[in-house]
Amino acid sequence: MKTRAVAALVGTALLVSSCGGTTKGDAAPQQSSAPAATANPNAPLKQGLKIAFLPKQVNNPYFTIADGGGANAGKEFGAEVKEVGPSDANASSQVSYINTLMQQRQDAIVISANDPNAVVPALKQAMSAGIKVVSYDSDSGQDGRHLFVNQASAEDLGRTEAQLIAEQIGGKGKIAILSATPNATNQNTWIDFIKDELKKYPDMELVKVAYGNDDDQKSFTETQGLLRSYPDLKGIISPTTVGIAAAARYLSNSPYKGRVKLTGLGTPNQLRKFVKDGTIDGFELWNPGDLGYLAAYAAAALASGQITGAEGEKFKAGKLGEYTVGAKGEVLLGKPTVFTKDNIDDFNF
Ligand code: RAM
Repeated sequence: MKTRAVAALVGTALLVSSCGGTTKGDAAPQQSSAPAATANPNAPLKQGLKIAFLPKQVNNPYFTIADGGGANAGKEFGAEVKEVGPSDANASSQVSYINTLMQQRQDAIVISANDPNAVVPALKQAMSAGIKVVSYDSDSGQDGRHLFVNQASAEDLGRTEAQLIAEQIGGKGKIAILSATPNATNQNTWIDFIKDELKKYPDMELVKVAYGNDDDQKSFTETQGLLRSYPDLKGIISPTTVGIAAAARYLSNSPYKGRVKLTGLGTPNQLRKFVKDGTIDGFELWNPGDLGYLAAYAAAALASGQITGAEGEKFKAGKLGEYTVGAKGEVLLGKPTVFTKDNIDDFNF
């Protein structure tokens, strides 16, 4: 298990945490659906809040950017923001971190869940100890958090990924999905919409969903395996920044370069060279830094009593402006951007 600080971005001394907690299965009373406190929209953001980001894994450039955005927000409102988390994205790898953060009496935990269920008992305990919980990027079960800060509409993301690959292969042929872990809430939600959208393309066939576990080497090997098993594959959708980067690396050095199309979700900085060398025509993503920034403001608004997580409440998120809590405690960042050779140089993340 690893602890990693975003010190360079925060510019403040960061705490070092260990993961000594144990998993506790006994659930605290459900809190999220019936917020106990009343919101005071005029309450000022508290100073010196302790906010911990718990990403799926710490060695993923996507989360480094996202959590750096959270650290930048924390600087603006005088909070102590840190990042802790496992080095792998396994289903239960975050539980001991939650327990430790609870013992440390953090004011808020901001988590991208590796599994919607595995984290809920520990998060419920944290909530009953007064800690505000915000999920971002990948939701936990709804009763394990006060708010979910979603990067973009899951339906839009899923459908547009299917549409992108359809355009790139001319609406015909075998395709595969290279996902993250089998339990990831975000990827599984997107994949359901990808499958639904594919019903509109009778000449396209989804032959396999492979899992690279957001591990670079495994994602690379899985890509290789897909091409071995399906030599007539026409396209791959990889809805994970780790997966798409590994798949691009494999394809760009293979005879399949440019012939097997690759799209999905990736960071412009990781994929620029593959767009320029013809491995990738187009892919999409939101701004991960803005996602972390918004999640930090949401956590601070909760911890300051401005909001409780109920639908219709509003809060301000610095440079991003005002947001409203939607149904099921969801706050939506915005629309993703599609990157191609024509615009990729305009982005630096
Ligand atoms: C990976 C992670 C993350 C996801 C992005 C697109 O970095 O799986 O959860 O949102 O890809």
